[in-house]
Amino acid sequence: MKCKYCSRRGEVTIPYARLTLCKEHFIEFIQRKVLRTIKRYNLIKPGDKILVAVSGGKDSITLLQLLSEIRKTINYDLYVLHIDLGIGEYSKSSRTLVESYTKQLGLPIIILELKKILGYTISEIAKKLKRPPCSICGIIKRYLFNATAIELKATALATGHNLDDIATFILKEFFAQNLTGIWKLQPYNESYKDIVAARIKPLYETYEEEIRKYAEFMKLPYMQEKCPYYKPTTLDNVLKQKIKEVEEGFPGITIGLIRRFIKNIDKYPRPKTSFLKCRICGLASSGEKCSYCKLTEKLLGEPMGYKTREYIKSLIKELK
Ligand code: Q46
Ligand code: ZN
Ligand code: ZN
Repeated sequence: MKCKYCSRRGEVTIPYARLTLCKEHFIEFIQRKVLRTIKRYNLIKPGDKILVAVSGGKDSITLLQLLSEIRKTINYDLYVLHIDLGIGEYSKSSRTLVESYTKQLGLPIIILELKKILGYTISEIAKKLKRPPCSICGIIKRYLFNATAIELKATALATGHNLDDIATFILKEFFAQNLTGIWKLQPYNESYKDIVAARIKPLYETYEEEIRKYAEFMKLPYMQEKCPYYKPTTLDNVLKQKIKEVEEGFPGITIGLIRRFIKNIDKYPRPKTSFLKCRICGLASSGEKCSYCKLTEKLLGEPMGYKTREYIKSLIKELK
């Protein structure tokens, strides 16, 4: 079959859009789609300072490439954040890959090495605290993302969550009937004073499969292997797989869910908009101490939020 827009051979079929496209037109299709998402939800404006979290996986590397490309259309500053979790060869290769690709794009990068900040890697912390690595990792990454965006005075933190991820989270929260949790799953989450940074998801309307094809066509360097702690049997991953199967049978059902969700957003209860400030580090918390300060106190006998913020500040100074 031919490409819909030219005489070249069609290389991708997009069932939900009933389109067959050649490589060049598919690349253009994705770039336009992401730019449209950014404009539709007002995710980035000229003059913004965007911090993009890049693990080295295909979603975040694709996001980085697209955000770098879109700077030709919207004029904003772009900074890269990579967290070196210290998970053996996996972390080493991810870090090297992100560093060299960022350099190739000529962008500034902030690398936070967990071993340097806390003296331990994710695996060591999980062992010491006898907790699953992913739950520790989630708390630490969330904190470091937010703290870095705050210290950098970034307009927003961009993450590589794609359409399949969002649909998965919506269903997961729906099963738990956590309706305020669903409300938070928007492409844009506001900042709150100087304790919560705004977050944006430019790949909100892009299927994971589209990202995979785009990365392949663009020959983007990304980590093929997953983190050794990744488990396909978690609820998130099982749900995501099921959503993909449903999408195959009913093309467009996932993007339909997302569009209707955004249309109906006011029908979901809003979470409370005030946050407490952590007594130790001054960032958002649900109680006296934030989860990062609690976790590091358990680990080291001393809550590390404040010191971590100071360390991030010093790295940012070195950038300038
Ligand atoms: S990096 Fe961290 Fe993931 Fe590895 S330890 Fe688990 S949460 S699987 S996105
Ligand atoms: Zn074409
Ligand atoms: Zn804290």
